[in-house]
Amino acid sequence: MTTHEHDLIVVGAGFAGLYTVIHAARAGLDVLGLEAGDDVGGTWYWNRYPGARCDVESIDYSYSFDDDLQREWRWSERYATQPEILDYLSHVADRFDARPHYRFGERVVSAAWDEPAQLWRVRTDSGLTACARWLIMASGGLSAPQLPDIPGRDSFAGEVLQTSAWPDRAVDLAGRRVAIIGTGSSGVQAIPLLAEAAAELVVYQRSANYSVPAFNRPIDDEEWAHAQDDLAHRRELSWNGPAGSPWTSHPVPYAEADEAEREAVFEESWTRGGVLFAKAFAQLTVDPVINDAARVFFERKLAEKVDDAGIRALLTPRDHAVGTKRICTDSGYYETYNRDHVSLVDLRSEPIAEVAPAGIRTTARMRAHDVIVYATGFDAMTGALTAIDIRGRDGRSLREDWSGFPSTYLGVALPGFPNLLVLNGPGTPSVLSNMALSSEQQGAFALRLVAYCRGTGFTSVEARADAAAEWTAHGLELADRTLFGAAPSWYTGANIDGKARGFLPYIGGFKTYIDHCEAVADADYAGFVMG
Ligand code: N01
Repeated sequence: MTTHEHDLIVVGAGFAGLYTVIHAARAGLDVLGLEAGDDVGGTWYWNRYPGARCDVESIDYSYSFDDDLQREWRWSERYATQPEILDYLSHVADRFDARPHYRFGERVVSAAWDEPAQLWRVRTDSGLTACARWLIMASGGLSAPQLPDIPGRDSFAGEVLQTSAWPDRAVDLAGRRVAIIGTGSSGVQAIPLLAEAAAELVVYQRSANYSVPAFNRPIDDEEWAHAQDDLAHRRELSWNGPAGSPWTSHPVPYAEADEAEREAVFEESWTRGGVLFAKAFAQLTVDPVINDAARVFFERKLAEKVDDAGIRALLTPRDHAVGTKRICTDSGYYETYNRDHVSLVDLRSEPIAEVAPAGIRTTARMRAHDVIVYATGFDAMTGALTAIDIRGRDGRSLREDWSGFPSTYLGVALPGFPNLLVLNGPGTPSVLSNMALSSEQQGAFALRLVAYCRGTGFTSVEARADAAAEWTAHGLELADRTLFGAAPSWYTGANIDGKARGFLPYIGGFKTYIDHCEAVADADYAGFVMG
């Protein structure tokens, strides 16, 4: 039996995959979507931990492609919770009839380019096989969870939970002694709610992070009406801004502002909430003087929140400049440490020696737990792709190519891998920008390229190696001018043992990146080879 030949296979049903499937179908393509989860949602399908919400405002973190959609979907809070975002994506899937194109519960395990047939042949973990001329990977930048390799990890007799694979059921923590490992965005969001529910919470922290309160609130009707009136303007600012959101830095450079103005600017950007604090002044993540002023401001705020000086010292970030690891966006995080039943273990002074059946043993002592929560992050930006055996021209392996630093053209195309397009991959602004708009831009760019090839009769397209090398070097060079490279973050691969180091996302700005993409497309895809 011959396998049905699709025009396009899209892997993933998060923001990027869903957008691409909807628009491919609208363009008349025969599109197959493959998704490991049992439904749409991507990151919002898996990360169901208590407290999970987006750190980009809901009104911005939503699709812009359909005006009726963006006006009819009424967000209830400034920062949407995971269930609300999942409902939204489910609504989008129904509204634009995306689900019939998808096969859910299908995790792609291999994809190989068949040169004579000019097709990608894809296989999933259930044994499903499919083929298409085009393969678009919308498999997510933070979708390959990593669990630490701690001796005895699997010997724990209690319940093990993971923020990135939280069960889709109520988890009753009442009366239980809970441990959590990891204090990145996921841990910081979960900790106040875990403390609320548990009899005892022990937080195992390796590195302190900067966290800024979300100042979350319900959106009342008056605010919603105002936001609607301002929506077109807000979207315009977002599309033309450096990070895909309407917020920009204070117009006066730090050096030209006096002390009172600096204080007012830090205070205002603090109360904007969360990650926006890093935008207080332009150059905050470039100039150590500005960054240090932000650090001093932060430490003053921290002192107002945490009563115990010893705990406060442990919660003070020491290993990176403000904003060079993603600032966490919290609701009551630091205040949680004032509660009697919450304690903090500093893994720098007492590392974990082993997980035992009864709990966690550090080099200093044993602590008994009923539940261990892992909030230990992801093999970011490359992990979802290297988990799949992807073979390009002449059997070339993506996994082997990416055992070094990944070379991509515009973050989307890889030399040696014809007709494979990666959305929000290394070399795109993606995780440094609003992922909703970034996903639209990426999906649209990929589909425009597909349409171009179909219109001109080309059956394959591939990035030139020199174009990819140049783009990748350009991205690294831009990052080198900032303070980001010195931080041991997932942006640089530093959180994964043995991973090639280098700044993975494109840091030149969202709008600048879009301009690069447009210029390439307008120049008949300069830097690509068509065949
Ligand atoms: O992951 P992380 P995350 N022993 O990598 C620790 C987005 N996001 O899931 O810093 C002990 O940031 C690790 O310690 P260290 C957002 O972009 C957004 O929290 O490596 N600890 C760190 O504390 C975010 O940046 C939202 O020393 C270990 C933690 O685990 C990204 O996702 C919400 C360890 C991992 O932190 C990732 O966030 C959630 C070990 N062996 C996520 N290994 C919002 O929108 C790791 N750790 C708000």
